[in-house]
Parts: sequence; structure tokens; C-alpha cells
Amino acid sequence: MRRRTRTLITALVTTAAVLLTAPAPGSGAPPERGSDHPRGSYTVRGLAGRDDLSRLTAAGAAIDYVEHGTVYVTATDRTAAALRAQGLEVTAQAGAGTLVTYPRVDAGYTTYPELLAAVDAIVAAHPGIAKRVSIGRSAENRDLVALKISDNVATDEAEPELLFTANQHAREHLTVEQALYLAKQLTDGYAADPRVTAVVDSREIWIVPMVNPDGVTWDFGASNGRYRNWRLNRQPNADGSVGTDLNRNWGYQWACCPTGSTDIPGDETYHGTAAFSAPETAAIRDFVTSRVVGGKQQIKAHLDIHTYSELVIFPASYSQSPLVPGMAADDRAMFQGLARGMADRNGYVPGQSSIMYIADGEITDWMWFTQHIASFTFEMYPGTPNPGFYPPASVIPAETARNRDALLFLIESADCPYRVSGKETTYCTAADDLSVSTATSGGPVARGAAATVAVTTAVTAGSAQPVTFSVLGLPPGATASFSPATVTAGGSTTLTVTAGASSPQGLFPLTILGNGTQISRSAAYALTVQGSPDCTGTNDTDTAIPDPGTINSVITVTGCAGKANAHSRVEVHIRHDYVGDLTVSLVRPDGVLVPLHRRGGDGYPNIDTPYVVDLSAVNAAGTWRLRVNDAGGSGTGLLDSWTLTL
Ligand code: NO5
Ligand code: CA
Ligand code: CA
Ligand code: ZN
Repeated sequence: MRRRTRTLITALVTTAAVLLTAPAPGSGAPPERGSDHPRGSYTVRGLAGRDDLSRLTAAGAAIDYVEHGTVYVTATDRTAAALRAQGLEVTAQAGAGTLVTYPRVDAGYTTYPELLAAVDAIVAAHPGIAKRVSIGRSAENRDLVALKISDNVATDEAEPELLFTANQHAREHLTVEQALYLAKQLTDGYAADPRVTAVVDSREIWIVPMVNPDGVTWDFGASNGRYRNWRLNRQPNADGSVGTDLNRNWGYQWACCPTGSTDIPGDETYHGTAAFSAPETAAIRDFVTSRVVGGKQQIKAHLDIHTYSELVIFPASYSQSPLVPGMAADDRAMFQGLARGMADRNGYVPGQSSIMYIADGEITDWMWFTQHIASFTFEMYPGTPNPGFYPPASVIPAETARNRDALLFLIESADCPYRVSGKETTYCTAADDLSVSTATSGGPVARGAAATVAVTTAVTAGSAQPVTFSVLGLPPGATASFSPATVTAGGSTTLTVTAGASSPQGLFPLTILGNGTQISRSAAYALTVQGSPDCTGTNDTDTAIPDPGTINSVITVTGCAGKANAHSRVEVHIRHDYVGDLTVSLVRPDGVLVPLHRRGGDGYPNIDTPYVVDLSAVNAAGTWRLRVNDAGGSGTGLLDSWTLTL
């Protein structure tokens, strides 16, 4: 019990990797006043751990960010006063997202009319694979738009479906950009990029890029040159206030819990008059339940996109227990595996949604516990309260492209989410079934060279079906092809993997997929890409990590000429019972720190991660260090080994 409490309290600070810089200058206006309850952003000090955090949510504050000693919230004046009355130090925030110093309608962010135009442009350019669908109307009667992307888009085919939702919270403008980025990647990349082509051909992908168009329009619509810092929808409440928190309005464990939401209209986490009292959540519910065909929910995976904190999180949100009714150990392992898989690809921190605070009536809980959809939330860039909800539009290209591989990984995994945790034969079944097998590994492949791997299939139930093949987990720059491309189950094929000239060195666990017409089955193959042996080193000395304290472990590279690789790998093996206490960095020969792991990873003991970092600006030869810091609390462990491949 004590251990669990400590873990959760430590988890409060897991997103606080970087200390705050000063608030943005040039602001200082009071929270906006209007007919609605006035509200603003505040910092709160004087808290002591998790129980105090729930005091904030119980009083109706939306927690935006938590760090040692300081919590960033958005709250009505009523909530702020209530917190002050409890003896907390509550300070109106200038900067850190409350009040922006650049033009309000940043031309780079998409407004609702621009969204409609963008969706129509995508459909006009790709009518065979993209379709616009209306799924309902907002409180202010705006059309709630969805995009369907698939081959034969006009036909409801028997393909695994996915749903992406963005912008439940009005001010989280980067999220609509992420949704549009995904739509453009899937359409512009069709027939050009084989990976994109394969998922568009084999999945039906639904994207609702702006769940809360009224809130977005309100947030953009002030006349004082500033954003309104608006979170809620724009539905009028009986007391004259406006707004429901859509992400507290879903119909699973709605209003269950004293600290998960409030029943005070206009509060930042007001849950509405009833589950699905908001037309926006009701519309998505109706859409999702309409995807039950023949008694089976067609949507297998869902991602809800928010900002900010750089997290990949999963149910349960209403409870801080890892296992609750409807979330068995195998389910949890699936969620952890997919969250880890995405986090490995975008550098976010994976963990359970309630890692910081409980949210009830939350979307991923409804998707999972009522529809059995593997449902995740991204909290996108930034990782810190500055720039918080309002980064400049210049970050859009990099911060949306950052998630490309993670999004494709989720889409590719959606036919059988349990594959990631090794349970595909238990949970994913079909009357006509097959197996795929291959050697577990082969010899190393030099950069620019190719290796061949024999892959065989067998019929394990019912009748034989045609099978095509694909590979998950290829290193950057590598390509794969199968000859023949299609077999009838029972037949064999040969996989050829070609490593790119600048592919990273190291060991890559590949998943070879045999995609039948009824079901996909997988086999694991470990691919080793080898560069010059001079450009790699391992330190295998076990080093205890003091609690608290810092260790440095050295690898000296000699004889590796020129610069390191753009995809250099730092493979770290740490045995530790709570990695949420740890910060791990690579120290370059010139002393510059390259962050690898920043505190976090709820529910993931040990680090066994191959970090890929761009070291192309750095001379390879020299003394490299791995720095591991344990911020303390409790939790002990050791650095087992680490390998650097430049
Ligand atoms: C969300 C989480 C449940 C993901 C929420 O800061 S956010 O409001 N985007 N966080 O509280 O609804
Ligand atoms: Ca299709
Ligand atoms: Ca379908
Ligand atoms: Zn949000």
C-alpha cells in the first residue's frame, strides 16, 4: 500500500522533466470578463502530493500541468476563490498559454471554415479514397464533419476500422493540425508510399478533426487580439453560464467520482446535465455505435488527440487502479504494449490516463469499457507549460510529422491489438485461420546490403486463403519486399530486407505479417544491421544507481572516422523497479546532453529501449557517457549495460 501511494505521488511529477522558463513577456491582462463566469489560468502552490491534487479537480479546476510544488490550472474565479479559501497560494498566470503575444488568429492554425475547405480539398483531390461524412450538429448548429479514408471508400467493406478524434477541447488547436496531417499523409501518400497504400487498402479510417467547432470558433473570436483560453463547448447552461467539458460528458462512469469532474455549470471540468448532454459527444457516440455491424463493433482502435504534455495514455481514467472491471491483465498488457510502441516512435511518455488525476465521463473509458475499442489519448507538444496550449504555428510541421510513425503503427496494429503483447491467437480468431513462421534471426546485414529470409505459412483451421505480406518495425531507410507477393495459405515466400546506406546499426525486432483475407498472423524476426565495428561500443559493467543520485558510464570510441549517423542508436538496459524516477541522457564528447528518457513510464519497470538519435553533427570518435539520474523517493536498480552504435 505504501509503495503504491508513493508511486502515484511520484507519478504526479512525471511530466515535469524540464523546469519552467519565465512566462512569456508582454502579457498581464486579467482573465477575460463576459456574460459568462470569468475564468483564467493560475498557478497553485502549497500542495502536498496526490490528495491535494484531487482537491483542485474537486473544486472544478482543470489541471494543465504538474511539477514539483506548482500546479498549472485553468479555473473560474469561483474555483480560484474556493482554493484560496482553503489556504492555497493561487496566482493568476501571465503567459504560459493564458495570454498570447502573437496575433490571435495565427494564420497557421485552422479555423472551422478553413477546416471545411481543407476536408473538401482532400476529398476533391482523392475522391476514390476519401469521403466527407456529417455525423451531427454542434450546439451552435455547426456541421460535425468526419472524413472516411479507405480504398473503395463508398463501400462498407469488411476491413478493420479506426477512429481518430481531435479538438474536444477548444484551445488545443495543434490537434486539428495533427488530424489534417494524418488525412493528408494517407491520401497524398496513397499509391506513392507502400506502407500508406497498404493501410488505406486494408483499413477503414475515420477522422473527426474538430469535435468542438463552436469552442474553437469562440477561442479564435475575441476582439482584443488574444485567444480566449477556452476549453469547453459553447452550450448554454441553465444558470446563464456557457459550456460543458466534452471530455467529462461521456457515458461510462459519468460523474462517478468526487474528484473526476464537477456538477457546477461553467466549471472547467463541468460534466453537463447528464451523460451525452452535449450534442458533440452524443453525435460521436451515435456514429461509433452505428459502426456495430452484425453484432460486432467494426472500430478496433481509437485515438483522441489533445495537447499538451507529450503523453500516450490509456484507460482507465476514472480510476487509478491498473486493473478494474473490464480491464484484465491481458488488456492492460495490450494497452501498455501499444502505448509503448507509439511512445518509442514519437518520444512521448506512455502511461495510464489517471497518472496525474482522475477524469470521469472521459472518452477513452467509454470507447474501451462499452465498445471494446483499444482507445488512446495523445497529449501532444509541448512538454511544458511554456508555450502550453498556444505554441506558434511554426511548430506545426515538425510536431505533426513527429507522430507519423506512431500513427501508422497504431493503424497497422488495429486488426489485432493483442498482437503487440503476444496474444494474437488467444484474442483474434477466424474460422479460416493460418500461421506464419520464419527463423527467429539471421546473420547481420551491412548497410546498403540485403538479406533474405524464408517465410512459410500453414493452414491451421478451415480452408486456405490468399495471403499477402508486410513488415512492422523496419529501421529507417530500410525496405522490404516479398517474392512471391501473394501465396495461398500453406505456401512459402522469401522476404528480402535491404538496409539503407544510413540505416541505424543495431538489432531491430521485426514483425512479419501474413495478411490473409480472414485474418493476419505474425512471426518475429530479429534483424541486425551492421556498420563499421569501429563505430560501436558496449559498456557491460553493472553500475548501481544511487537513490537519489547520478551515475555516468563511459564508452570510448576510437578509429570511427568522420561524423556519427543521423540514426545513431543508444540501446539502454536498466533494471529498476520504478523508472518514473529516472532521467537518462547521452553525453556527447563535446559535453552536450541528448535526452533519452525523462521521468515517466507509469507501469513500466526496467528500461530496455533502443533510442534512435540524430548525431550527424558530431564527430564519432571520442568519449561518450550515459548519464542516469534518480530523482529519489524510493525505487532502486542498476545500469545493466548500454550499447552505442554511431
Ligand atoms: C485531458 C486528459 C484526460 C487526457 C483531460 O489537458 S487535457 O484537458 N487535454 N487532459 O483532462 O480531459
Ligand atoms: Ca476499403
Ligand atoms: Ca467496414
Ligand atoms: Zn484536452
